[in-house]
Amino acid sequence: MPKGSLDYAGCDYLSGWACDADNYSLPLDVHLYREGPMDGSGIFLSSVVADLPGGSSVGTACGGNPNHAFRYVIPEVLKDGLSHWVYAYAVDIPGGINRPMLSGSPKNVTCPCPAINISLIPPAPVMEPEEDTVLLTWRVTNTGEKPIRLEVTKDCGGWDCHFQGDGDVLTIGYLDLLEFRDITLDVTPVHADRLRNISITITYDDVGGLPCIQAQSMTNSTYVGYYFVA
Ligand SMILES: [Ca+2]
Repeated sequence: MPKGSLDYAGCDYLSGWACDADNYSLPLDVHLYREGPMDGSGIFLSSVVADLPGGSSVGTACGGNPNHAFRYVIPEVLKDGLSHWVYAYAVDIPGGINRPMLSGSPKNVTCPCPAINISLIPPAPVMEPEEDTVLLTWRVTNTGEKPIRLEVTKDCGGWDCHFQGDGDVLTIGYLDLLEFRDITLDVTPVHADRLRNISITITYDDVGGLPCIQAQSMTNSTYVGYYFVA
């Protein structure tokens, strides 16, 4: 029969070891379930191979071969601020029919939602000759810990303006980690109006990840002024 242990469950990874006295030279598969046991309410999480160096204590337990440790990086499905139980089972060799639960299993993990965050580089204020249009470009970068979805609205203080290649609302479907996008507003002045505060508001949300939805928004503005041409 296999033996082993689920030694550690943190928000970074799960780890432990497993081996089978029938053949200490072969690595075992370890099956991971969440929320309940394998033969019950558990949801299959992953199968990992226990073939990493495990140190002298694993070697002692596994006939002198220490290469029976496993490590499993905590997936997003467990990072939602809620309590989860993780169960670990070693798969018997040969045949895999017996799957005893590892000692130390189950273990509880409660991990925070990934941060969602953006950085926004605004355009500088501009002064333009009357009747010229002006392009204003903000650069938004995903600086959080997971992909986000963005929607951008604008306020041009009564002047005519539109997003380049789009209308009044710009939807940026998906921005990966550290990916950036340039958001350009095409602004047209109203004759005789001299100065306007031009702003965009970015509302951003995580992709998937219930119940980690944490919509946030950020507004950033700059000034556009026009002078009369003599
Ligand atoms: Ca066996």
